Amino acid sequence: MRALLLIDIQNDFVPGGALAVPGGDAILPLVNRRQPDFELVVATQDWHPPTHQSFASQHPGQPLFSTIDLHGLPQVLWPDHCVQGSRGAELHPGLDQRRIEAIFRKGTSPEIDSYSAFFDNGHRKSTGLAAYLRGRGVTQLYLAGLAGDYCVYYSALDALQEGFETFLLTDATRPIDAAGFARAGADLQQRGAQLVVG
Ligand code: VGL
Ligand code: ZN
Repeated sequence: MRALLLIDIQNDFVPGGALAVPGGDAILPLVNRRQPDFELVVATQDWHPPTHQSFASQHPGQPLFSTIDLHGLPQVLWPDHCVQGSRGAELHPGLDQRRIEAIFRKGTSPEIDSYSAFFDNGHRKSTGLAAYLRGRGVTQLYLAGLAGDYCVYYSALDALQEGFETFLLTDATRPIDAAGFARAGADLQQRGAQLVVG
């Protein structure tokens, strides 16, 4: 069974948002058009408490987008984004939500970030997504959303590791950094994911 996983299509990740992904809103028509092709559609929301330790604002003196060590893991320091309950954290109003059956929230623990839809960055806590998908009979997982070089990439890595046949809808994602995304795509392909257009 085929499912579509829509990663973090939230106001803060599109132009005008706190952590805007260039052209992030351009994926909306494609994502909406592809939904009827899948028996199951699931979404994620980046959902941080206001004091989340991935925010540069929590580390005075450290520049935005610099990398620090956070409890033993490298952590990029982001602008405050997707704060729980804020407008920026809402799914984009242009996203057709009618067929989305479940929304998994991540990044809720203040001390650890969670790029993947499946696990936090330390692989300590599961969101329950893999068990949910297996329970629904999903074998093939198609990924789209934002950002291609962070949450979509790490979700695809975990999807592979969890044994799903994994597909990346390359037209339906946009990266923060193009070079990083090129590396991510090559890495995913090498690990057995399929990159598909359209
Ligand atoms: C994301 C950086 C920080 C993403 C989330 O959704 O790709 N990137 N938090
Ligand atoms: Zn985040």
